[in-house]
Amino acid sequence: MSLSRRAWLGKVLQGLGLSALVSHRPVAARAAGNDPSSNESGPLIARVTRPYDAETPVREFTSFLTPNHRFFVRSHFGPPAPELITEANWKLRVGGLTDQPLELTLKDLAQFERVTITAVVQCSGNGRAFHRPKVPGVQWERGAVGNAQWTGVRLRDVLAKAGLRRNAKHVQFKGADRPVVSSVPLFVRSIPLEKALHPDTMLAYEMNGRPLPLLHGAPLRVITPGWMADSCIKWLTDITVQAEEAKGYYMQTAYRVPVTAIQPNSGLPGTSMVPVEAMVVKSLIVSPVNDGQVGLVPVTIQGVAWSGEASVATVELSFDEGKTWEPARFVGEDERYAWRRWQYVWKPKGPGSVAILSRATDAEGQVQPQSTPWNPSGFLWNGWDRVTVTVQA
Ligand SMILES: Nc1nc2c(c(=O)[nH]1)N[C@H]1C(S)=C(S)[C@@H](COP(=O)(O)O)O[C@H]1N2
Ligand SMILES: [Mo]
Repeated sequence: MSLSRRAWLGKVLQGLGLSALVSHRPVAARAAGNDPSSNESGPLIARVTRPYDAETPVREFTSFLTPNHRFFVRSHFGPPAPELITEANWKLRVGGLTDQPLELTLKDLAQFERVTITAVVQCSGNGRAFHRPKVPGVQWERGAVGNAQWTGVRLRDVLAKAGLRRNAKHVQFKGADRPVVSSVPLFVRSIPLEKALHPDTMLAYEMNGRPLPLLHGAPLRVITPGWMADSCIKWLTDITVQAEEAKGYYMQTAYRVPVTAIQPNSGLPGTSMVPVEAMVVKSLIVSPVNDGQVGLVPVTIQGVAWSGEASVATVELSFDEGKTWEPARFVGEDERYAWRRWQYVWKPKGPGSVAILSRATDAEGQVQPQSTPWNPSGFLWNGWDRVTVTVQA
């Protein structure tokens, strides 16, 4: 079907309330899609158009893996010029405190052991819109997160080939993306050597079994399972082993949180700020959707929950604003860095509006709080999730 015909049909069906019919596209067409300007990029909620920053509607999270074309998109400057990352032009440079600097093509990377890990990737600013007082930045609500299967090589295998010098302490990453104005600093970040050498930290060239899409970092990105996505550098071109953390705005100023709680907008003198690293325990209610309607019959409430490096131990639901909690049960796959799906069969007591709350607890005893301590950049939101539904008689 031609695009214009599809657009026309879309309008007609939308008018009839049947637009779901046209968003169901053949697999081949979907594979092509990750160009935000194309119809094929899936129904994301755009928060910023330049660069394209968009979140996934939470109702999509009923599947264990989040499809590539429905995976949230975030970057500071947008993807690099496509010619910079063609097979002919792209190379990964590994240098700094190494014995043997390397220049690797994708073919060279194929020489290392191939590994696959399913991991949640979540923006540190996911849920920023819920902080009070409000904080500036992309006003993400609940969907700047997804769970995907990442395939590539272990970062530590690549570092071992280069040979680490004794004073190596941090591993710095740089991608091929560039700010529009050269006075804006590059997105350069580093992770401590311990995380870099963790056997699960990887350089991924596939996402859910397909080559990494351009918007998600083609041809190669960092995946730091259990850590927030700002360590997951896309369009990776340079790995530099260093004695110090990366210099510059995106490491030394941005992506930091206060060590101890601070008063909102109190200024920061004397507050020590540490880099955002591990994810915090969190659950989301996927179905029923917020503002949805249910009948006066048993309703299967579904959701997802994840944490940082610890596994999720329980998910509980409350129907009385958090006074009492009922345990949900886990369903489906149980993999270390993936999210877990959960369900709860709810028997509404009568017609009217009901707020459903969820909270998760992880194996280290971290509990999802009612709300997250305010911080100047609005990071790490993990307050109880909440949907309001109307029970109809
Ligand atoms: N090179 C590069 N990598 C980047 C960024 C960026 O601006 N440039 N943004 C980071 C941030 S803030 C997030 S949340 C994730 C988003 O990954 P996704 O678009 O695949 O969901 O990419 C990270 N990697
Ligand atoms: Mo992010």
